[in-house]
Amino acid sequence: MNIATQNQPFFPTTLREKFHYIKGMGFDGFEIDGRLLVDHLDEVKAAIKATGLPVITACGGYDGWIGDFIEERRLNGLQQIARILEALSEVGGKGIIVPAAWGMFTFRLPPMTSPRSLEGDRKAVSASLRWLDEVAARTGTTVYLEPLNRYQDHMINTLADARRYIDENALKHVEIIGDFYHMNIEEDDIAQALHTHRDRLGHVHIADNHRYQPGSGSLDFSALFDQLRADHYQGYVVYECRVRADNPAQAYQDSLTFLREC
Ligand code: LER
Ligand code: MN
Repeated sequence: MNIATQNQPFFPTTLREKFHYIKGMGFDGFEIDGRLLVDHLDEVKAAIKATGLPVITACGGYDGWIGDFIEERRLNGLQQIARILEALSEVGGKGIIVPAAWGMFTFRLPPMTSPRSLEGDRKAVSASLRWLDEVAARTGTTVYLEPLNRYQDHMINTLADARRYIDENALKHVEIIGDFYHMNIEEDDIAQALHTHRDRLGHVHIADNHRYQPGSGSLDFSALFDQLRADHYQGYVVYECRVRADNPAQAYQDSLTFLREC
């Protein structure tokens, strides 16, 4: 399995040292913050060259969601995502992870009434994805659409929700990213959902059931990795988790060792 990681607070801060450290831990790639990539493009290129560690994808680092309630912010987000996709194409990255929105609204907490209709949500997210589909085509990249759990977003919660956007809009450069943490909350059966949507699944985020490091909770990573392998999944699985341990660096390393045996 190709295993990559996002940044962690205990990683070194300079880019060159960060890339060395991640490579030294045994990861196959880095999922970078979009703003860090755009603002330090030359430095990122130099770090890739010096270490051989590839930048796989970008996540975050833009202002305004593709499903933002505020149109000005939605359009601003699109411009910034386009810039990140251009930068990714310069470093050989595959694409960017985008949820419909993160932390903007949830039906599960007060006020529980959305300022926009569900139809309005669909129009906004579809318009954004159709626009980004063209940017992705032009830059040779992919937009990975991420379902989040119901407490973080109200628009796309399951892999099936994401698939509907892709199919209904006939998007050619948008794929699904499955995040085990969100899937554990929203899907009836994580392995079954991975299997059902295997033809659209391009990326995976991993954490254990409580969003701490893989291996520290109750998810069955062996079974889930077996499912991905059985479905000939060719993408990356990327650590997106907090670390709960007295020695976070050692716990992270132990977690990766554990996953390599799954
Ligand atoms: C947020 O919970 C998350 O999973 C990120 O990947 C947002 O894109
Ligand atoms: Mn995620």
